Amino acid sequence: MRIDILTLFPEMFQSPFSTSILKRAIDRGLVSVNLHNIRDYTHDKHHTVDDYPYGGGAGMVLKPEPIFEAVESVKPESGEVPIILLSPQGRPFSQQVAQELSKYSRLILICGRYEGVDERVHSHLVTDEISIGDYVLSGGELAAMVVVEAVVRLLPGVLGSEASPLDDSHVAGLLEYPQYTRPAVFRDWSVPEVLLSGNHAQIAKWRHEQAILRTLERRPELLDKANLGLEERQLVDRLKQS
Ligand code: JD8
Repeated sequence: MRIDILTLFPEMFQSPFSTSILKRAIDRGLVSVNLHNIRDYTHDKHHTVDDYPYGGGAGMVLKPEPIFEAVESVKPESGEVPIILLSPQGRPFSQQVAQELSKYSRLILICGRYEGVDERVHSHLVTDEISIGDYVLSGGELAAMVVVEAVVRLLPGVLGSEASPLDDSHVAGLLEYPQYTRPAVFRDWSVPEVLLSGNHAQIAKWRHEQAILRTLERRPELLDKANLGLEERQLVDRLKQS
């Protein structure tokens, strides 16, 4: 997959993209990430990217011309390439949206700043608008990093054989069970006996129950959509009683 990112702050992407899974995926050629500074697509002496809002009001708005030119310079002649604007008005990002985006061979992400981008970018350039959540960020860059990380780990070969993206909690529809490592006793707090028992069937059962219990306690709305069998539904009902 090739990902092009348009931003006024390409330096922001350096550490997340040069660390861990993302770095490995890039190094192994499973994904390429190309950063483009929107300022490089201006033509005036002062490299102006923003201007005052028509109608007045606080702050500045990103001008349409450099954003259109930047997209047109990276977009291929043919092929369906989503042109995604990160924006508080976008559709909510989710694991399902990440899966959908992971099927494309290319993505173009546009990061706004200031009060946002000229509406003609939304209406005549962008094909998809995504928000990573209902809180206020200062620009689209951190949102773009979230989208890239969630999408890239779904690409074939990116995760090692030990981890499968299908096991992740938001895929299974349940929160994950509690994890423990050594020591078996830390400051008087013991690891649950069952995990030390070596009984793999019991361990699997305990973990699954913990996942359901946790989901019921913390994110009950996830249980409505989770793919549970009859026995699991009965367990949920019993847990709800107690
Ligand atoms: C892009 C500018 C800031 C937006 C005034 C300060 C996404 N989940 C999300 N929260 N916020 C953003 C986001 C915020 C942005 C821009 C994305 C460009 N801002 C502006 C309008 C109101 N603030 C986001 N994805």
